[in-house]
Amino acid sequence: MTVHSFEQHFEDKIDNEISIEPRDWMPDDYRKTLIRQISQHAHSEIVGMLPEGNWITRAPSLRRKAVLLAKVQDEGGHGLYLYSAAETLGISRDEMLEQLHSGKAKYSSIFNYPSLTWADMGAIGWLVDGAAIMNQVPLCRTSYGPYARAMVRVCKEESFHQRQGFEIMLTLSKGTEVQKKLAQDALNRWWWPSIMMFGPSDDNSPNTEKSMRWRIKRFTNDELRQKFIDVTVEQTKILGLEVPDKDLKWNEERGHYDFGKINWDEFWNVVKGNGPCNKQRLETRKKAWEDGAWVRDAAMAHAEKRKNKKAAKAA
Ligand code: BYC
Repeated sequence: MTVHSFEQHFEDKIDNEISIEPRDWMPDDYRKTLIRQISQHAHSEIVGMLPEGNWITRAPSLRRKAVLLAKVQDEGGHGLYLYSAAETLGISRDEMLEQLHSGKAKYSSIFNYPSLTWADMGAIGWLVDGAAIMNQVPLCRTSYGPYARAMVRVCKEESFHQRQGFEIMLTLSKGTEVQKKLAQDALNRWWWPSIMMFGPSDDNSPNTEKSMRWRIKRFTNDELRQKFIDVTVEQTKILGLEVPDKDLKWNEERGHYDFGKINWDEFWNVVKGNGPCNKQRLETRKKAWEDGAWVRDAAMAHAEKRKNKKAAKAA
């Protein structure tokens, strides 16, 4: 087979919705794009454990603590499925983690904002996981098999996360005046960063066109952002809270909500490492990696011992 026919075979598979598997030939750029997106996604899950992890010891009841603990553990699991999916493309987990710890790799902007009150646990679950679901359900049909299969389980767990967040917001917003104020304050602080999570607008998104052509992405950043706003504004009405956007208005003609201007300077500033918590998040990740060295060493020593034992038995 010539390179041309390999390429044709690959394109045919994409056009016919046949998933690409690790053993298949793929263009270098397809592989590179996937490694970039999946590793960033994995890093986001792992760093995403931190803002909520801060609140496990301060959850207001045993039930809330158990639920939050389970959610944060789920995020860790999502990171592991995603690192495994990326490894099938020929990059090692150590290399990906090195890129995260050195600041070379990106992770979602949203996790560089502080979680200041218990209501933030509600807002994160409702808005951040809600945005994640909107973005990730289409990824269950992404063209690369291992990524698509990982996303099926991730999405099932994310929808539980979103509902637990909404339930916290509902309890607070139907509670005392002070509780309602806490919920509104959390919504005010998390709304715009959640809108930004979908990435730059389509005319400023260098990767979208190629990723859509290869069916890695099924919708553009702006399409998903609009869907999220349309759904979430209705949920805000049930909570009896107000979206912090004075330009938000239903547009009958478009059949969508119009919304205010996004502060892209803020977004790029956070992406470049200058958000409120970027330094703290990276320091915490690096410390966790260093503190875990003895566990990795012990696991390796154990594996080596088993290997030697097996070899001795076989000899
Ligand atoms: N933050 O050309 P574009 C979760 C970067 S949810 C930081 O549009 P693409 C969780 C982008 O990487 C969050 N950087 O890129 C939820 C690119 O830079 P490079 C994770 C961002 O890839 C709850 C540049 O800007 N979800 O895990 O076509 C609890 C230009 O952008 C962001 C995923 O990762 C951002 N928000 O589209 C715990 C979903 N947005 O790489 C955890 C999978 C853009 O060229 N990823 N950039 O240097 C995707 O769907 C896509 O990668 C994105 C961006 C829509 C995020």
